[in-house]
Amino acid sequence: MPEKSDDKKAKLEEIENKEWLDSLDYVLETAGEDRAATLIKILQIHAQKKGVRLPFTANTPYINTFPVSKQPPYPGRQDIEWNIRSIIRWNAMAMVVRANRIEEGIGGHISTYASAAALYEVAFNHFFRGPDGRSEGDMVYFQGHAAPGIYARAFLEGRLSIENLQNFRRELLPNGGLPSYPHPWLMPRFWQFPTVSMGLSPIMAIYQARFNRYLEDRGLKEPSDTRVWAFLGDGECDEPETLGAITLASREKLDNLIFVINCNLQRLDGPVRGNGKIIQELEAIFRGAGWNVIKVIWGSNWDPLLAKDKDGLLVKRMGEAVDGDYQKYSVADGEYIRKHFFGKYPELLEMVKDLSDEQLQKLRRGGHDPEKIYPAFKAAVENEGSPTVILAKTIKGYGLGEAGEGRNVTHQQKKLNEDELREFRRRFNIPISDEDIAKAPFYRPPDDSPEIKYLKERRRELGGFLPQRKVLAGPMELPSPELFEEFHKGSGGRAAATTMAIVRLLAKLLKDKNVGKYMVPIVPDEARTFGMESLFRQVGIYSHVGQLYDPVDAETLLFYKEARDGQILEEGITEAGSMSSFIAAGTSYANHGINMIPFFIFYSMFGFQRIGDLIWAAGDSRARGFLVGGTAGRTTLAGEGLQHQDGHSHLLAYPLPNLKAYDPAFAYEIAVIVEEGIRRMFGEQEDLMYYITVMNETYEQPPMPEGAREGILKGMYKFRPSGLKNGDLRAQLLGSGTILNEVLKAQKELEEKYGVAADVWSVTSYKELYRDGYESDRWNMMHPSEIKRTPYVAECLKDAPGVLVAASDYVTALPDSISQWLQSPLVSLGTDGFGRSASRQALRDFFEVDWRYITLAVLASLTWEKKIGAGVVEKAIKDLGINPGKASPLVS
Ligand SMILES: Cc1ncc(C[n+]2csc(CCOP(=O)(O)OP(=O)(O)O)c2C)c(N)n1
Ligand SMILES: [Mg+2]
Repeated sequence: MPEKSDDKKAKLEEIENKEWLDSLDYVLETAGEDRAATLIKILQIHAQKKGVRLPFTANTPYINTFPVSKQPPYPGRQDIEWNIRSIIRWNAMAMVVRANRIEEGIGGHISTYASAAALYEVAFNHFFRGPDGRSEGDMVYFQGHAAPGIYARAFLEGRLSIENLQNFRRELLPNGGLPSYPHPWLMPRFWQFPTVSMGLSPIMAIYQARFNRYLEDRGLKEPSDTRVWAFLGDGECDEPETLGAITLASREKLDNLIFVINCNLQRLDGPVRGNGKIIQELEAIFRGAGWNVIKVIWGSNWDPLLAKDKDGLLVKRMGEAVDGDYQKYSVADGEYIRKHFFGKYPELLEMVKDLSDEQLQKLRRGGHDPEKIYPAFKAAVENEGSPTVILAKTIKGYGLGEAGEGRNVTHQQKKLNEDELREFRRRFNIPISDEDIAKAPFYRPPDDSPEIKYLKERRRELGGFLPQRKVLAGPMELPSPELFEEFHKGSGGRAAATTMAIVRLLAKLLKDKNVGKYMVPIVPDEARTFGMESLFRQVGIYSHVGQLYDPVDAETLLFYKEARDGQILEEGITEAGSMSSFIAAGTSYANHGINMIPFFIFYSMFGFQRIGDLIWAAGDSRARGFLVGGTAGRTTLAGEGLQHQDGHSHLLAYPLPNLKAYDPAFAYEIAVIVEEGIRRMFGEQEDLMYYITVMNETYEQPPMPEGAREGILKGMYKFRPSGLKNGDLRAQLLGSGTILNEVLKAQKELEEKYGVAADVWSVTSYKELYRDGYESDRWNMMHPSEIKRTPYVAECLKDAPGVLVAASDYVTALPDSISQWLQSPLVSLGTDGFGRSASRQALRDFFEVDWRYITLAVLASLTWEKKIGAGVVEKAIKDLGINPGKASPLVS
């Protein structure tokens, strides 16, 4: 009878299992964990030698990393902490509910913080160090949508008023309000890090932790035990930036970095992994990447059940149920949980037979249980040699009950009715009266209450309140002016590209006695592209471990030198990582009290369009520094084609409020812009960033014309007036970047062949001109009786007669953006359309931006003004070799 023999086999296997487990227990008891681990390893090798194929898994069972036996006693007053947490929960919820009552649709989130409250509060009461203690304090990236909870805590701490809370999401009220999410731009003394664009905070946190080490390794800062904490959502882990840089953290052994991922199993629309298990998925990823992974899955009331689970059946069942099931259990009653979770195995039903349905329903998740959270955080801060991630299982909307706990709609829940408010009050024991409850009033216990005293005492003990943003650095000593003089003189007949000029300027700045050591060159594997390899040797490439190998080019002058005090951040091929380094360095004046000057040099095409959101976050962070877009210009970068030729980064730079963008043509322009940038950002301490494009076409760099400085900075100045005097045919030509050379050629052609007197202007920044024009218009509109302001561009061109033509290696929208302030129509030539692999000359023909098209544009404009006949233009088209039937670059 087959059944009988199967039965017998199963029984034998059971005995065998038990014997092996007993042996392991014996080793554990007598020789300890290390010995047990060694034995398992030996067994694994032995099995492999015998041909046993062990399935690979980076996962551990679906239980807490730390068993009860490894749980240190909780150090705080749990009763008081529960009260504090409950009050914060209430106020965070009330903020959102009240805001939406006053202003329908104003938004806000209740359920994110509701699920994360215990995680934050254990950290606030026992782990986060504030900036008033021995160091700059821990750097905490709070999950953006948890902001109401962070505000609610600051309210209890006495740092925010009732009015502040009342005006959540109504910042524009006369006395101000609170922004929806963490924004240093909007609350520069409160929020340190902008975190609400999901995925950016983890990558920024990683590079921040590494930058903290960089400052120490370079001797710019005393070593400290500052930690970087990033609180993330489980849904957020689907953003490529969240996981994209985690191997950097383990490679660099960043044990000053802790991720806390709130695994409430839900995102906005529904489950994160209904059919799978997000905690297990993340565990495998992070373990594979070399992180210390700590799982906090089950609360304390599961402990007795796990203790009874001798044969591992409960753990097996825990591992089988998928996240969709767990979400369902979070809203189901005890009867359902008994039937569907425990009921799968009769042994488990037996195990819980003495527990009531209510008790089953109240079985808690680890992320809501301070007793389980505390050991995880403690282990994280004590861990050495690797970053830690804590995967904490919670319920989204915890405590909202019928109003949304665990429901798919919970992320969007912004309103609670009176019954729901009563239920919330009951569950968290908030002392609010029946008469007041409907109003959802804020509640703050008196200053001498145990709660407020405890909360303040804990923060005092831990070094002050968080978040807090402090600017401790003062004005910096500027580089010596002589440093820039060589560039003002021109290259004296030698041909050089603007890229070479900026690299030379950087090399000189690195040697300057005032700013030298504070410069932070950042490159995403493009140093050789920009001719920067000499800097490898000059200042070294930063590596925490120094250089463990003999470099292949050690014999050469410019060898690849890695050093612990190396200054260059050679990030490899990651513009996002490099930009995160830029943000860390560029906010160092605040977060470390040290002015650092980041100089991030990248392929301009892979800047704004690829990592625009990080640049936006840099602006919000009030980061300061230079973004240098190399190999810029759609036609100046020959050969590289459609994906590399940048003709629009300057347009993408327009919307960034605190970014100045320049498209310089000459070395002296660069010198003036960089000198002024350092003065304003690090001398005057203005929260600005500078974007400068540089190009790789070589030509003689002219000396700086007298009096050009102001115009370079404001966006334009007259570079070369026409040599023709009193001509009847006049033109004003605007040129930028390398295309200015084409404009100069056109000037000559127009004068010599067509008798047109053309003045040439160098336009260094359409964005500056545009913003100045905008401000003038706005002022004039608001002050109708006052003397009108004239935009700078109009002032420049007011006495400049003739037709107007602009040409650049960027899209025509740039010059067009200033045309409203000009006296006559502007013809814009630019590089709209997809690039091509071709020579510079062919590209300039294709995009219609070379000297011939500039000449044609002037002549055509003169016919429209009725200054010359169409026949002249027809002939010119032939003479210039232009094909009027050619396809438009815009769409071809
Ligand atoms: C880049 C980006 N995309 C989309 C959003 C909109 N959004 C805000 S919260 C959210 C869901 C968050 O889910 P999860 O990360 O799991 O956080 P939880 O609220 O569950 O803790 C989404 C899609 C955003 N803020 N940023
Ligand atoms: Mg979630």
